[in-house]
Amino acid sequence: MSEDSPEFEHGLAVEAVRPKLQRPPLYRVLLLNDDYTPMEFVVQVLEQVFGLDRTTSTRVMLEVHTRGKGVCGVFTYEIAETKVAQVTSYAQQHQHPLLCTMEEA
Ligand code: TYC
Repeated sequence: MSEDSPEFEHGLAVEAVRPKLQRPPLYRVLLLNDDYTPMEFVVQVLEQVFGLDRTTSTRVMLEVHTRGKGVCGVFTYEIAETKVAQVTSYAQQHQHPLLCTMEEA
């Protein structure tokens, strides 16, 4: 008998209780402002790592520049962690002090 078709016991159809699925926790990935990373570099990071278009990338970059931090996207834990690592490594390769962090959404 297959996993999810009802079994018959004493003439009654008995179906296994389905386990309740829980949504995974989500994490915001944030960029932090600094005085040295070029604006164009930040826009490129937002396009390349987060897949944002030029207009959205520019808006997020300016939000970070004027307010100190801004959200690049919301992801499950491993994806957020990978994006933070990609931004950090790319910034370090180009010797920019750009900081990227994550927090539970
Ligand atoms: N403040 C930077 C500048 O004036 C630009 C910048 C924006 C840096 C966003 C970091 O996350 C950042 N060149």
